[in-house]
Amino acid sequence: MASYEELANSVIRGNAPKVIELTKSLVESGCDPLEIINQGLIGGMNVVGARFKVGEMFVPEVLMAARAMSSGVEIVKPLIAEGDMPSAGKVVLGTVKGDLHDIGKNLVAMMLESAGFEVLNLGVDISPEKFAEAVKEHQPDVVAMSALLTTTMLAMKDTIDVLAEEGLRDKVKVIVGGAPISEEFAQEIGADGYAPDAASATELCKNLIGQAS
Ligand code: B1M
Repeated sequence: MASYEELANSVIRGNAPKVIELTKSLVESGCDPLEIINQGLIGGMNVVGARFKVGEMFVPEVLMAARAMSSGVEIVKPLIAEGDMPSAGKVVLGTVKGDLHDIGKNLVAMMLESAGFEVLNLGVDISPEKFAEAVKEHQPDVVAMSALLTTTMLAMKDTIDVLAEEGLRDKVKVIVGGAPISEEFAQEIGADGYAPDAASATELCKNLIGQAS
């Protein structure tokens, strides 16, 4: 039987066909879809991150690993989002201005959807003005921002400021997350909450919406 370790190694090697084969095999063996994601797919990507950091892997390899990981996530996603749940709330989600990282953000989207939230995934490099427009148009319960770079995390504050300028800040809860973000930073910029990972983001949204109603 395929193992999570083999799957993680295939992500690290950026071998998408193998990732697809192993993910399907794990699904068919009855493995928990969340475990396949956390232990196999994210597990592999975490190693890639560490190797990238010390210069043992380079951008093209990282991109191949990211694509391989996504091809596995695509297989598992429908299994998690399958539950026929009523909407738990509406979330506008995006990666902030200047930042193109979307793997973690898309995981957050997936987890939220699987928990019954309606998610408007705006994409990457989303300016404060675009977030504000989306709030006006869709009237979400929560605005969720992701940033992976220390240079782009300040765009979260800019977005909160623009929401306030446009009179929208009190109408939504704002949550932030991503590798360089911390609880302290979230408080400093006036966000309503911080989540360290995709699963916690779902809990946070549930709690914040519960508080609001
Ligand atoms: Co980039 N990159 N990258 N990169 N990249 C990092 C972030 C970096 C830490 C690598 C390193 O040096 N060790 C570093 C940032 C350093 C810093 O700012 N301190 C870095 C850099 C420097 C760069 C470039 C500047 C490199 C260059 O060009 N010189 C460049 C910037 C481009 C830009 O954005 N303008 C760049 C480019 C890229 C690629 C395009 C090659 C690729 C992105 C592909 C893509 O996303 N489609 C990439 C990748 C893949 C990474 C690493 C290796 C992996 C990121 C990832 O996807 N992790 C990353 C190193 C690392 O993180 N260890 C790195 C897996 C993902 C599941 O985790 O996104 O953290 P993560 O999401 C987690 C949590 O953070 C949380 O939940 C997720 C899991 O549960 N989370 C939230 C995320 N968003 C959330 C929102 C929430 C709540 C939780 O609520 C709203």
